[in-house]
Amino acid sequence: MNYYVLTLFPEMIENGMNTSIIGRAIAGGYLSLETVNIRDYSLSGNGRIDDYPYGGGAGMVMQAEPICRAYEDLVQRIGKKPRVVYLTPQGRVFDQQMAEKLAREEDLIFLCGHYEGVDERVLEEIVTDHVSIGDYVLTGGELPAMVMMDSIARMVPGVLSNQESGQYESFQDGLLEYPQYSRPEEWRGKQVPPVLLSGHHGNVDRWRRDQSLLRTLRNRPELLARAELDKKDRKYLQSLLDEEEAARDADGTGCVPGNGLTEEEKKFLTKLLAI
Ligand code: 6GU
Repeated sequence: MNYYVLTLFPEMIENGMNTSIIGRAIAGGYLSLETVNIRDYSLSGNGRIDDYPYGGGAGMVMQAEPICRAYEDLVQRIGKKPRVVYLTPQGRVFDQQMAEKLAREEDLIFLCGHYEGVDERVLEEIVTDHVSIGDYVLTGGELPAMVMMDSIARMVPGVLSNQESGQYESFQDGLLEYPQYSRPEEWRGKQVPPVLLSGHHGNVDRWRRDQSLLRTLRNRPELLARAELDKKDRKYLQSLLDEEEAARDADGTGCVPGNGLTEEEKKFLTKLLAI
C-alpha cells in the first residue's frame, strides 16, 4: 500500500505515521508514505495558499490552484491516478467496511483541508471519496487521514504480526471485545475472574462471549441488533432478563437494580429475544 498525503502540515503526518506498528511497517517496506506540502505549490511562490471567501463570512478558504498543482505533480510522478480521499465532516462516515474496501487499493491519495474549507471547484476536479471520521469537528484533515491510514494498514499483508492479527478476529463478528486480565491475580484488592484461572477452555470461551454480549448491549446496542446470535448467546441474554425479574420479585418494589440493566436495556433485550 502506497499512501500519499497532500497537506499543509507534512511533519504532523510524518511524525504520527513513523511511530509504532505503522512506523515498523513503513521501515519494513509493507507500506510507503509520501507527504506533499501544498504550500510548495503556492500561486505566486510566496507560500500563500488561502484567500477570503466569495460572498463573505468568517475564515479563509484554501485556493484551488495550489492544491491542483500539488495533485497534478504527484500524479505525474507516480504515473497513475489513484483514488483521492478528501477528509471532511461533510463526508460519508468511515467504518470498518470502508477500511476493508480501501485496503484493496494499491495507492491512495489523502487531501487534508484546513481553515474554513477548500474551494469547491478543485474538489469537483480531483476528489473521488469524501470521508468523515465521525460527528464532531476537528481543526484539519490530518488526524482523520492518519486514523484512516492506520485502520487500512492493519489489513495490508505483513503489517501486523500473526499475534497482532489475532486481535482483529474478535471484532469481526460484530461484537465488542471482552475484558482482558494479566498478572497479578489480585491487584489492589481486585481479583481476576476465577473462570480465567480455571484452565477450562470451554468455560473461558463461553465467559468471554457472554462478556462481549454484555458489553455490546451496554455500549453499542445497535451492533447487538445486527450481530449473528446463536442459541447459547440468546440463552445468556435471556438469563440477564431472568435475573432482573428474580431481583425484582425478591424486593417487590421494582427498585432493586438486579444485574444493573436499565429500563432501556431491558426493553431492547425483550424485543431482540422476541424475534
Ligand atoms: Cl474528516 N475533518 C474535520 N476537519 N473534522 C472532522 C472530520 C474530518 N471527521 C470528523 N470531524
